[in-house]
Amino acid sequence: MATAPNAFIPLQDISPQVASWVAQVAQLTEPARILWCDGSPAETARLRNELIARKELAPLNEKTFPDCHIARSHPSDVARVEHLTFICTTNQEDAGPNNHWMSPADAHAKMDGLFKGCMKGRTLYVVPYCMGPIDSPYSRCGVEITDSAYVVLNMGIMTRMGRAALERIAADGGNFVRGLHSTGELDPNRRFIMHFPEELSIQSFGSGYGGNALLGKKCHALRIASYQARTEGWLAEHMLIVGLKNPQGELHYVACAFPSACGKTNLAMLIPPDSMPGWEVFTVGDDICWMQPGPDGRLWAINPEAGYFGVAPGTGPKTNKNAFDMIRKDTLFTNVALTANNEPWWEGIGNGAPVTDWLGRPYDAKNGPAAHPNSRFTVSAVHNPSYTKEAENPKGVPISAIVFGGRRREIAPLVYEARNWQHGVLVGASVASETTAAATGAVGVVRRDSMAMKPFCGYNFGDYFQHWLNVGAKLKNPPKIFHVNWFRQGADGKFLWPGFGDNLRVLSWMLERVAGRAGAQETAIGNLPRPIDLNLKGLDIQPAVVEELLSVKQDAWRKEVAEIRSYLAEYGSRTPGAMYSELEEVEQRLG
Ligand code: OXD
Ligand code: MN
Repeated sequence: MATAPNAFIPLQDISPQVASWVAQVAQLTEPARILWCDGSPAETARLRNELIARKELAPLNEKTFPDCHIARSHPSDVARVEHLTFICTTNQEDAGPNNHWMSPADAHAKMDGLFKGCMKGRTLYVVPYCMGPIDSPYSRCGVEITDSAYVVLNMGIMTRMGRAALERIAADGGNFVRGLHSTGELDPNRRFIMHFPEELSIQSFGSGYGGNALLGKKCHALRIASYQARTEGWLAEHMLIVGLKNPQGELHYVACAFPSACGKTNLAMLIPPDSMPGWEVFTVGDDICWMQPGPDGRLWAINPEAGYFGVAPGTGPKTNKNAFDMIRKDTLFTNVALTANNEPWWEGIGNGAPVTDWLGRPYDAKNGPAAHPNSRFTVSAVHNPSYTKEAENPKGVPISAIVFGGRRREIAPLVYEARNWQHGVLVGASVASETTAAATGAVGVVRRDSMAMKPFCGYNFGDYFQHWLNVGAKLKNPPKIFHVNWFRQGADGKFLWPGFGDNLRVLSWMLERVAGRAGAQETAIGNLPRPIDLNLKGLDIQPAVVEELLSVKQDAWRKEVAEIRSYLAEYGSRTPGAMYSELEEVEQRLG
């Protein structure tokens, strides 16, 4: 466990394992200087000033956005690059068809070539970080070596970064995930994000974009951690964690997995509608959740992150007031537009007008959106008005319900409950969603995204489904599992459900199910609320629309079942038999 930071020991003397790895990397990359990061406010200020002097960062309006800055990435470097992201396991089968694979030997040879001398004239920053509360047994540490000060600033917001993390690494016997990053020349043809789960290491070259360059997030906390979690008996998931307290004072924590840019941040910071007085919402996390079976037979969760790397467009006072208020100070914006007052602007912000677009050009509607659709804010979690101290609880929070969801125009109803854990694993494995701007590639195409982990699972999905079954078998009090779809559309293309704060109506039904109080109707795909089981008080919605949202179309579902079967077959003999028996059960119930 970490001790109190001792400011008198030089950082490079704290962990011999870290120091020797830094020396090895320095020999390969040949930096002009090495800077060990302590995570102090003075260090942050210094790095910001350096970036401002180099015109890589600019302060925003001091009065309305104090301590806020804007950065612009290279126009070809604005999203995660799944086609250049590899899992490098000894056996290809272990990475599975859900990942791109390269042999560790080939990947190391390629990356050594790219990293050779790549930091000449640059600074090598050593960034020790802890994913999770510094004193939690569930947390895991890493060190990112990077040549980007922008990455250091982001890591300082997104993780517990600096001296205390390094002390924990030393106390843990020098155990840490090794992440090496260089922005290189930002040449898309020389860009790779390599993961070596068997070595607990990551190498990322040629990108400065968050998901590719902030190695604590997707690379460590999901891809490497999912692999580590499997060997150690826990779960590393792409989930938000939110606490919901009903007017009677009952508090439950819920973990929800939705694919990228499907509203996880909004749900994590939900504001109850006026017609549901007395409810309170507490954000533990908005993107990543690590869960361990606890001694009481429940699942306990921590958020390994300390900040939010959220999508800016669509964030406004009506859609996510908490996020909107949270990003008014001490926030790093990337690829947003600017107003005449030097304030950040994006589509959906609800007021103001852009004068400069995300590329720094005078705004012209002919050029498309003013802010990049995947423009981001990076901000510390403590600035969130719905922040809870429980996010620092080393024991984590107990999870009452797990919710899977996707962005689907049709087929998936507003909500349904899995019959049990095993059926819930099938429901999670079957998640499908329309793609968004968070990754490069076509937007709006439906793809399967099991547990919202398609881009993030560090091993074969067949083994992952089995691991989920194994974890469930160990739980005396497993959470209930649900599926939601906030994005169902009518024939006219309009969304049928208002979403945002009104999603609490659906969550409150789930919590009533957890408490054994709410009604439901059994259907072939699981248990659905009847319209009378949902709290629709104060909501302007036609009964026919509610019927539609809660309908299960037998023909469409038969087709869906057939598609799920061929999807599961992609994982060959690694797919657990239990997945097929659950699917057969659904099929039989469909008649
Ligand atoms: C993210 C993502 O950035 O899922 O959180 O793409
Ligand atoms: Mn995400």
